[in-house]
Amino acid sequence: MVFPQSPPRERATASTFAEILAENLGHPDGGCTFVQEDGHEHFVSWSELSREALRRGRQLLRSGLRKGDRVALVVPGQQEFVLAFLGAVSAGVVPVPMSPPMGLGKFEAYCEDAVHILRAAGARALLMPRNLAGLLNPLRHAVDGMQVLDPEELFAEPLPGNAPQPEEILPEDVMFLQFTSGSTAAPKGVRVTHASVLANCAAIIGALRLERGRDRGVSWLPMYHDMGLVGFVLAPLLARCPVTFLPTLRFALSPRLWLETVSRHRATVTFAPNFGLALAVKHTPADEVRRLDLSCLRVVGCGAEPNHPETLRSFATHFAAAGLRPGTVVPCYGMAEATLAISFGEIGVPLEPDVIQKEPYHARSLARPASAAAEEQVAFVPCGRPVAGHRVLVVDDDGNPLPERHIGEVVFQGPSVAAGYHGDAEATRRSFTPRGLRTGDCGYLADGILYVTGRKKDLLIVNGRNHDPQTVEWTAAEVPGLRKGNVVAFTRPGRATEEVVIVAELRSGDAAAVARRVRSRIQTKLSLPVAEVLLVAPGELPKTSSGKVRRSKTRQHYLRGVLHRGAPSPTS
Ligand code: 1ZZ
Repeated sequence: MVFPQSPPRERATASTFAEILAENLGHPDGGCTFVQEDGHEHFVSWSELSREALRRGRQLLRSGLRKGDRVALVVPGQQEFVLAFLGAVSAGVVPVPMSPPMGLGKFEAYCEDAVHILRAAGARALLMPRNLAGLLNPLRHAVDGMQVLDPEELFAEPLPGNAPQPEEILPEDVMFLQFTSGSTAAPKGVRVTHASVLANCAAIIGALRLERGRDRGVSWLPMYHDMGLVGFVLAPLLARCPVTFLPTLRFALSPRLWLETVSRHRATVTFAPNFGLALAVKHTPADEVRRLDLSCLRVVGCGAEPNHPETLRSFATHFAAAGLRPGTVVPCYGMAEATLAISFGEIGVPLEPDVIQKEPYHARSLARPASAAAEEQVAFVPCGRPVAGHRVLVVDDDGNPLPERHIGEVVFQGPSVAAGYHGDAEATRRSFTPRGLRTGDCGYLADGILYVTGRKKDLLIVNGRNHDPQTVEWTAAEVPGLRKGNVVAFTRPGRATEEVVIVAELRSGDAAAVARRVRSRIQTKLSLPVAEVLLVAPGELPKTSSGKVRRSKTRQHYLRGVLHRGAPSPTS
């Protein structure tokens, strides 16, 4: 059965995710597989998943939580996370997914963000496993009256017959708070409703033509991020398409495990940000590629950060030897405020970056197709067409729609748009307008296809010309000793105009020589003067929990003079 662009037929009556869980109780066939930290796999059927989630929901109510209360989840185990998340949803309690601490190096910054999230969410409870409770002691007193719950204790208890029953849940109720990744500002809690989740999941199922019985997913994406949560937990639950979950940490330690899992489970759909594709290429040598069979894949979705044309191309060619078919890499674009997906490229059509003339792009925000003779060009990967039942516009600073090939702010309209930011009426008014969601991203439309050129707030404006930071960062990262994803470009006030600063993690080589090469490369390739190249130690750049660089935070650290200059690590 092929799902149409609205919820599948047998779901026609479900208007909340709580109802979907109740419906799935009757489906012991199919389910998901959780790969454990030690590599063992554990299968859980749809009906087991629902039964256990409903039981856990009532345990949460028994602990004193009520409909609408927020419960923060710092739960690293994927199976435990899914059950706690769905449990809260089934009871009308609002889960707030949070990342677990990543590494001790950034522990202080982690606690600062985590305390901010707990306060902004007004969390009534924090659910975290016993083995993290000591380390995360600083979070205990973030919010007055917040209970700290131990899942092992709470969920192990038998459910007494008189445990409270959930109240009625409505489509417009908030289903969960998705904290934004905080790449340009402090994280804000997006109020994602049951209705917006159902609309977006149905749109994803339609756009990817997910078919029950044919499609299966593999995901290593973190579940506290919208792409891992909505894309691989909620949409598959609605479609009842099986998914195998690989722990994010296992992927990070050994990126080749991703496609090895795809090959073994005969997965048809998997997604990753651009950096995930680059890591898979780098860590899967040719002899291992030949041992894989990726002919099962229909879609390798790529989104969540700007897509580099060369990364996508090299992924497609590198894994062609494993049977990866042309047109399988599908770029996509979305954001938490849109619940998740905004647009997808076309499945089965090999990628064609849009090559435009450099001068009108920088000087007049125009995306004029480059002629073969034009010397200076810029290329953007298409983000595809908006999902069915939704619209994308590109507007100027006053909100007026712009014609095709004019760069402006991307606006998204339709039922997937979330209900605003929790506890922040002012930010909600600015972004969630009656004319649609102002995404804060710059882009243009050409033949109805969307091209995203970068975050509006991150734009480098030098001598009246616009430069997107990622092109500057990618160009700098071509210098040996630096790595893509570990370079940040921003501007600082200069005497006559803003000046470009580049901060990059130095992996190897002589700092002074690397800095000189970066400066001259940006100057020759982009004709952009660079005021300073600051090379810092590996791990020094602030990142979001989903791995995006935090340009504004890096800039703040730079201006406060708190970045440590780097010497290359001895192992690099
Ligand atoms: P977030 C079955 N951005 O990143 C699985 N994409 O949300 C379906 N910039 O709120 C999965 N080019 O963290 C469907 N292509 O950040 C997945 O990230 C659809 O600046 C993609 O404002 C979902 C991505 C979700 C996500 C949002 C910000 C955006 C934009 C940037 C995302 C991008 C991209 C350039 C892209």
